[in-house]
Amino acid sequence: MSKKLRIDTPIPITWCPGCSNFEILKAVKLTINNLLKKGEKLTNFAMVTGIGCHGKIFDYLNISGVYSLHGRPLPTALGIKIGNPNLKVIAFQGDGDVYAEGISHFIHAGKYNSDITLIVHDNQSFSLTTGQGTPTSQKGYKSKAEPFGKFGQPLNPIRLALASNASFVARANARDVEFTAEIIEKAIKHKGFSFVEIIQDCIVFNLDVNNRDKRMYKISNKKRTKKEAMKLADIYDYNLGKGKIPIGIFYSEKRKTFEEQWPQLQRLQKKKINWKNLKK
Ligand SMILES: Cc1ncc(C[n+]2csc(CCOP(=O)(O)OP(=O)(O)O)c2C)c(N)n1
Repeated sequence: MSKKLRIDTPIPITWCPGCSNFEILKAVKLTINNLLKKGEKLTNFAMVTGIGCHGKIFDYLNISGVYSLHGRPLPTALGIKIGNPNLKVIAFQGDGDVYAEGISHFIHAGKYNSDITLIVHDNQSFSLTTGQGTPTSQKGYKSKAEPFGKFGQPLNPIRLALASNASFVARANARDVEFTAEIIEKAIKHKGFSFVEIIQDCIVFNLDVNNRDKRMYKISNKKRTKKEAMKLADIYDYNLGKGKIPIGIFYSEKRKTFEEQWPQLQRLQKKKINWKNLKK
């Protein structure tokens, strides 16, 4: 039996056996354990989740936080960050959660550039509610809700994140746990809004987009202009196709964070205290 870690919880996991949410959970635990080994405290992390299969991760990580509303993890994460800017806040959302109901928060998160990390479990399906199409589902995807297949082009979230001024934009493959953990660690260390889109299979719905490992390739870590990153983003449009799928860090830029622009939050960060300890 594997050793119990501080990040583990005793709650039984109810994801479908074989779901790649298990791999995402593994990658997140690997990252946090790495950071704990480097001296970070578990109590310095806070998490927020949306509602969906992905949201169950809330029960499987021993981190404080808010099991939030569908689509609303990002404003909740921002609220936590304002409450205590010393926390490392991680938001978990599904593609339905963030790119449908939560899309406006996603766009504004890039503009605010609060120092939070967003991890998206993108299985191109509203899986918990039995497989309706989400904004990233491929054209033609048939579900109970759209028996003639989905009309219209899928949203390219990498492109949207770049256009919305997210200061860290990356894509990972859920099945490549080590690489995903590496990217999540870089995202958490990034100062500003960091976005990690994880491509994930759903083994019950939208089977057509599964098993894309062979199409994926790792991009270099070199610094890119936004134009170059956009070009890379266009290589994969979330339709079926046979083309390549780049994974890795598309774009990263140093920019003033939300917290750095508020003197009160700066004081809390500099003194490593929260509002309660702030003397008038
Ligand atoms: C405000 C609100 N709208 C809609 C729902 C219904 N709902 C619950 S889970 C879910 C699907 C979640 O899909 P996704 O975010 O893609 O996550 P997955 O289940 O695929 O991990 C929906 C639509 C809800 N619970 N609350």
